[in-house]
Amino acid sequence: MALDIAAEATARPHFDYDGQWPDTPVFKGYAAPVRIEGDVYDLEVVGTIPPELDGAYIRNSADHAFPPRFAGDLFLNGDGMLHKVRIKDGRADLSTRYVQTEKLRLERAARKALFGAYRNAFTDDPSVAGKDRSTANTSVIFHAGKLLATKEAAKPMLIDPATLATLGTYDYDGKLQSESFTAHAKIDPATGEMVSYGYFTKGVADRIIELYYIDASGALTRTESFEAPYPSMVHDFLLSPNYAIFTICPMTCDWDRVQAGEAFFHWDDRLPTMVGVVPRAPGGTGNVRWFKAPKPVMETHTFNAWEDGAKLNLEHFITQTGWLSQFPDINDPTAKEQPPFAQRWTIDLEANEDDAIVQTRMFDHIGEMPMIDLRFMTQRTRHFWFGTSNTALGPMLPFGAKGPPFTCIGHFDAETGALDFFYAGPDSSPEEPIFVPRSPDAAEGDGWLMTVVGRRAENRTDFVILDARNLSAGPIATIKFPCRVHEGFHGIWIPGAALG
Ligand code: V55
Ligand code: FE
Repeated sequence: MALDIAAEATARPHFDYDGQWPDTPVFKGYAAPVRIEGDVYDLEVVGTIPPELDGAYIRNSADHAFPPRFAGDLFLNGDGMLHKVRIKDGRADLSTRYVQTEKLRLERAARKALFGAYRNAFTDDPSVAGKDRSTANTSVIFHAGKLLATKEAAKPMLIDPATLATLGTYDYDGKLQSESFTAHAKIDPATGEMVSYGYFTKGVADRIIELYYIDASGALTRTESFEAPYPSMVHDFLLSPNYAIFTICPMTCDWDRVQAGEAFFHWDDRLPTMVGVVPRAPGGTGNVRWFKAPKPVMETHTFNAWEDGAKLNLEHFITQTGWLSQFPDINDPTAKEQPPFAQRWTIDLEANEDDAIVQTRMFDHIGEMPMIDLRFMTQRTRHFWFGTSNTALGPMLPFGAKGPPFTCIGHFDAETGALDFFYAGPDSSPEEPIFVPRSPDAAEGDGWLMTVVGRRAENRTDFVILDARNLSAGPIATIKFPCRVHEGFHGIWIPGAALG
């Protein structure tokens, strides 16, 4: 269902707030707002939580705290709600907390939504003009002892990992100046450096991407900027030992359309998909090379990048269309969103920039929400995990707000070419998988794969622990929540030793 704020604004020119939860897939059934903040100690466990497992799974989700100002609101626009599963000594506790954004505080005081459509301040109540619109709802990252809740359209928020309390907006001692910090910052396991970026950094719909280099001690040591070929959603990126790599896709933003109340992004495949290869060395943004993809496609999320001499390999999920369920195709309103497949793009850095990209499908199965053993990021990896469906194992689930929910988690072994699946059961939908190594020096892929699983018929949620290299063996432990938590986006594992 495409957002049509323009039509709504015409129907309700003063943006009158009616306080009703819209009758749309974003607000119904398993996707309905949960809004409960709390703690559940000693969750029921089926099977056995590995006794050596000590740490916390923490993730972010978008859980609208108030009925939106516009019935067509996107699920992307919900308020950041953190979910934590603390695991220790074979036991597990659940905590859920909203990120205390300025938006949430103002709306709670007013007891209604004041902020309007996704990234569109023109649709806000005038009383919140100039206030921080961040929903802080997309991911979390833990670096140099600090937990941050992130949203690409805002500065990060600092979170206490013990309590999930929000400690405030985080700007790296004033060094982060833009109102943009990706939800997909990456920590180089070789150096402990975090590489992050923002887009639309000097103004909305500009072309200026800033790279932020944050050293292992947590200091933002360097900001460098470069220009993208056109303004677009830059949701994820890739990191190799020597490069930060940006796949610019024609999910473009047109300021006139935003002011007119249209969707913030739209798909315009008259624009090319361009890969920008940015050297990580100081001054690297002065030497960006751009490579044009054979046709306009969209990168959704990324697995990994690695180098083999002058060959740069990018592993990511690619769709042949834009994200049309959320952001319309302005040239062909009848176009249907195509599913993502994992592709490896090999760029010969010594070749002519026009024909340098060779694209190969990594495995012949749809997927999204990619995960690797992050200790091996920037090296060539063997193990790939992802959310997917597999009709050989169970039927597709009815469409939700984001399309068809996953029914399975997949594992691709690039050495053997084998695909293996965890099927979550009838009416069950796994979410993004997270890999946790068995020990700090375990071999790549030796460890557990964890995921939240929606038990849709029961209106309840579980957390499942699998053997990462034997998904089809089924859960080692199923940690049962007594309630539903909202579907999420991205999460991490924080080892117990780092939790304090
Ligand atoms: C995404 C998610 C966002 C967003 C932009 O998954 C892109 C893609 C949850 O918020 O604002
Ligand atoms: Fe994402």
